[in-house]
Amino acid sequence: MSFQPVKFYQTGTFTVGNRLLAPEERSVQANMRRTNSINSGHRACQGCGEALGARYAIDAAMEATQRQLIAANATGCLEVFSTPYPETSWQIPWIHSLFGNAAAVATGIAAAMRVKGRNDVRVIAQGGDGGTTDIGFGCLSGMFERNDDVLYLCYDNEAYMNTGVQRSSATPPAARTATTMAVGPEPGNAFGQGKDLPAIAMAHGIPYVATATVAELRDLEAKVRRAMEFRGARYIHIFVPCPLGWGHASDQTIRISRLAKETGLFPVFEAEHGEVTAVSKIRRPLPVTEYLKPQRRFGHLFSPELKAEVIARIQAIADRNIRRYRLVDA
Ligand SMILES: Cc1ncc(C[n+]2csc(CCOP(=O)(O)OP(=O)(O)O)c2C)c(N)n1
Ligand code: SF4
Repeated sequence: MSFQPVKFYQTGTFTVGNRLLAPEERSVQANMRRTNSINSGHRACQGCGEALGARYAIDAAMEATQRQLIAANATGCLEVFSTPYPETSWQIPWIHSLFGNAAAVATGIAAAMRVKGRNDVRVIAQGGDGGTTDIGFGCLSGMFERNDDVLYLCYDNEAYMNTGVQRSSATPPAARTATTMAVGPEPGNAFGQGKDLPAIAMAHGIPYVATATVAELRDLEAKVRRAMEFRGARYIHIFVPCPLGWGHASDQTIRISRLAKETGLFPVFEAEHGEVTAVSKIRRPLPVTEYLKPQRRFGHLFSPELKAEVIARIQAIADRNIRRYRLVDA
């Protein structure tokens, strides 16, 4: 039987699949020997960005560490949907910390490994934006300041989803949550509050900081791999839409992630020792309305009447990100 060369279109795109590409070009997920760190059967909602992000990030970390990985997980959706007692989806050594101390627990694990002479075993801490930017912030800042040998992954769905969509300090302005209702003269979350955690992580001067979205999963894998090349404290902030909390269709998770980046609202970049080293450019910036409209949490900006002034303030945030990170080539 004669063999025909594989044509480009048969290999699939770089986004998903691609098992027909040359091995070095394949994503971790396209590798039949991937770990399946978080197995099917968990109870995440359909279209959950956090479940997708965690799967790609942890599988990439497993590959980068020759499967010598331990994860500490803060309380939150990822922990709850993956470990309804007595079941677990995790195929790796995994410990549930408290809501606020995943960074400290991971630091302790890393110290124990060092004492045992197991420098080959690497440690990850992970949690939602509430566990990271609010209650876990002190432990995380300490981990950064001591330069503990831990990679911290924040899955940012911009609110406390596990307990019913309460505001966190990563909730964007104007967003409706259970605690920032779409009522009153300035409905939704306030402007001028909240924390920019990637920038705060950079201000600690730690070896590696990156942001990523679940729209660019190869990029996420590459950043996890890069993070594992460093020793010391590292931080990756992953944008993970939540269909339930944001009020969008479950098949729109990837599109909304892409729009967050393409509008400039979520800058995608890498930084080493406090300096930005790479940014993911935007080819043609889109207006923020493209991002806001498909999400019911911003529905009050469009109905019963258009709130052009509020939308202009959100657009100004995107424009400032584009300038600050030079996201668009002149
Ligand atoms: C000390 C403490 N306070 C409150 C809670 C209740 N609680 C559990 S998870 C959670 C919210 C988690 O939100 P986030 O960290 O953003 O993760 P998500 O569920 O959105 O992924 C809260 C308030 C708790 N477990 N411990
Ligand atoms: S509530 Fe949101 S974060 Fe939690 S499992 Fe559902 S989609 Fe995922």
